[in-house]
Amino acid sequence: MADGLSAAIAGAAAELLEARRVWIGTHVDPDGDAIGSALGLGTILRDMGKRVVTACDDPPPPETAFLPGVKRMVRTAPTNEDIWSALDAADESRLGTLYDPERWAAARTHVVDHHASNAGFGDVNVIDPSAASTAEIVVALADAMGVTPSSDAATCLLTGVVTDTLGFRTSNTTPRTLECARRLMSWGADLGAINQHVFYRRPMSALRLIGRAIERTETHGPFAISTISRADLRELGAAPGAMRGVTAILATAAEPDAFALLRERADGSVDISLRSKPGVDLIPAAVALGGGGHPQASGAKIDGPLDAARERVLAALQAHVAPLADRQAGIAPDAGGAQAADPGADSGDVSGTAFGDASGTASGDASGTASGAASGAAGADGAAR
Ligand SMILES: [Mn+2]
Repeated sequence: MADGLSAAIAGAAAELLEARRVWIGTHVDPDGDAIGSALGLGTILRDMGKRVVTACDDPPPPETAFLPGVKRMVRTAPTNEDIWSALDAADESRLGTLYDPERWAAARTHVVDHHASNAGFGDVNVIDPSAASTAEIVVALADAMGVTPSSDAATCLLTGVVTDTLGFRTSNTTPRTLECARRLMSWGADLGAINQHVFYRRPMSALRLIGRAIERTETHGPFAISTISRADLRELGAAPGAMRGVTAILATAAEPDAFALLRERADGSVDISLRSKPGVDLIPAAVALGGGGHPQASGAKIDGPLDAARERVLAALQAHVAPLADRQAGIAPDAGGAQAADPGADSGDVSGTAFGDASGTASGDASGTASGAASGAAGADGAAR
């Protein structure tokens, strides 16, 4: 861990230990990590006897409705709390109407986040882009405060880990992520229940929305782009939060190196979700569009109308995103398709990255499956010892 980060964690933890009242805010259009990390930290601090406000400008999404304490999420701006802490918010605009520049500047503020594009808009900035979720960083804060999260807090935090890694499937899932999840489970978090609520409670309207987005997908060389209009949401009766599910499904397509999903908002502006294959950095395109995020998952908000926005996003992808230079023939896209029903196919996708890096096509050819690659690696380890 970088020294600056260790110091920031220690500093934030020391101030939280001292504080009597803490405001915890998270980002608009919240996901499981936003709500899970905010409620997790909130519960930890409440259990220490502090007065805590957990706030968001938008209501929690349905997949977080089971979380202990979710009813304590309020749409309340900070007032006279000792510390104002922004969680999982890549920049101040992500706090929505709860952010006020003058009042923010006059308060003691913390930023706790894992978005690489976060410039650090707090007095103390705990920003760790190597963390797969903000919830992971909250666990580090708990460690630094010397407290063990309750089972309620652990459930909230593990929900953040699970949602941001799509069930430990994303390429930023590290041994530390798994160790964090292991500890959260040892403190009482129920992974099975979390998976049920996060992945198996999709409304039919959301599934129909996925169908529409798939039908409408256009491909332009290595890029794919699709749109969802206000009329679509209205017609299908889908909540705006259903868009995250659409993005996650489109991201499973084998062919595109990167894709964009555009959603027309109620005010006519357009939300852009960008996803890419490992090794394809989206951040320059997201920043060019006025947004930010992670290399493989970024976003931005631009002006409508939808058609003009689509042209602009496509141009940004073409100008700023370098597609994978050589898609190896050894990793045949149709092989992935054939394995789609096998959960192992997902881990195969992830280790596909490693094949592309250094170990090359040989391992891709020799071992189509993750288990093949893993046993190969184990053998090499054994030989080395
Ligand atoms: Mn997050």
